[in-house]
Amino acid sequence: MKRTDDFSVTAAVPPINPERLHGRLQALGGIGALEGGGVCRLALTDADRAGRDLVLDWMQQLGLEVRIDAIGNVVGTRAGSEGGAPVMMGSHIDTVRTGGIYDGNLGVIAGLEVLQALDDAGVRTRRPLAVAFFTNEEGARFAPDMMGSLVFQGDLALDQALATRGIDGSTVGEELERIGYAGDAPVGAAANPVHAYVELHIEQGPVLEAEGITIGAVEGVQGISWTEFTVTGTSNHAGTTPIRLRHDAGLVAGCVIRFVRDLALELGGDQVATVGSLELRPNLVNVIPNHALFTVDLRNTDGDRLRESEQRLFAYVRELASAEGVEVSHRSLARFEPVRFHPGMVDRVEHIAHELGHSVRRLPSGAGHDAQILARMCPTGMIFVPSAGGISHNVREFTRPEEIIAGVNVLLRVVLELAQTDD
Ligand code: HGY
Ligand code: MN
Ligand code: MN
Repeated sequence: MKRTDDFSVTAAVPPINPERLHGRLQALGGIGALEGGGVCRLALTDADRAGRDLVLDWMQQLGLEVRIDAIGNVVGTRAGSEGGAPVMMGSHIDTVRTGGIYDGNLGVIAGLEVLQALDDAGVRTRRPLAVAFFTNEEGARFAPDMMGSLVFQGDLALDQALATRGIDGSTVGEELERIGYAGDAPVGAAANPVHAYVELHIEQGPVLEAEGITIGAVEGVQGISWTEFTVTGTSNHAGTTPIRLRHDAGLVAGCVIRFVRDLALELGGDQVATVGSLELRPNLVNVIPNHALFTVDLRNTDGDRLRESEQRLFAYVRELASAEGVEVSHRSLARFEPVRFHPGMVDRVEHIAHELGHSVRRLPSGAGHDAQILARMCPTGMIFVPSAGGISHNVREFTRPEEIIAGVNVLLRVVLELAQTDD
């Protein structure tokens, strides 16, 4: 994937339309909008359907050839002067429960802006260009995350994904049918050749802002391990049961929360650990809980350290269960090894950002992205723009308009180059 210089930055790159871009970000952000800001569009809910309908409408207005596949991924393709596999942009438009308007959405809307800027300028690329939004990137309602792109690429079987039961008891297949996005386009890499994939995304962390840098040339994505634990103890009276006789599922959950924090601090480096969801039953002030259901999210850029953190967690839980006289079962919700993006793509992002006069640095992604799955099937790169205060998965998520414009211009230039390469 060699760099070709048949594009001078100034001469051939058409301008984008900032008002249109920001208008679409706000319009999509208005679907599933939360009181006081932010957005909730959990995958395959009515709000997700409404967001999908809006983006589909934009794709159709652009005259794209739109395909909806059997897991609900939506791909809009703009023809090139030649056929062949497209250069694809994209991300996701599902959000967490307290999401911002940029996570995922920016990458999809930026892709549409790139296509419309080319239309406005009458530029036809050699290769086709595509914009995709993948189903259920967040994995918050239905695990694993990156579900749609995993099925698109082929490493997750369609029927397994469709049978997945979510946190509210519904299945992906039922909800996909219910919202009318169970498409008929085939899934799997063989049916969906992609020449290269580029995803623009907010950093969702503090690095770029802290260093006053506008563009991140993302080197890869750290490893991710999600585990769900079910603890079964004995409910009993909170007032009459001596401590030595308790089998307290809530206590076990609390000990694990403390343990994973201490483990992350001890391992240091990029290790992080989070207990993000916790349910106790019967969840009453005067009853010792007999049931705890909680999740542990472990991540590290180093695959060996991630494995070490998993092994130490499971060993700790086994010991704790025996000491407290409770039963503990666990199941994996998601597991991804660290990913490194195609070096040529990282170089290209870094070089173009420089050429356009933006400050740029390389960095790994702490968050998971569809790009880490597309990287299994084609040369893939990511462009980061800063997150104000390093905040994301929070209604206060924000990125300055001028940083967004910088990111979209880098995306436009990267995609234009890739669409002209000979190989
Ligand atoms: O969890 C993640 O990193 C992503 O937002 N799904
Ligand atoms: Mn995202
Ligand atoms: Mn996210």
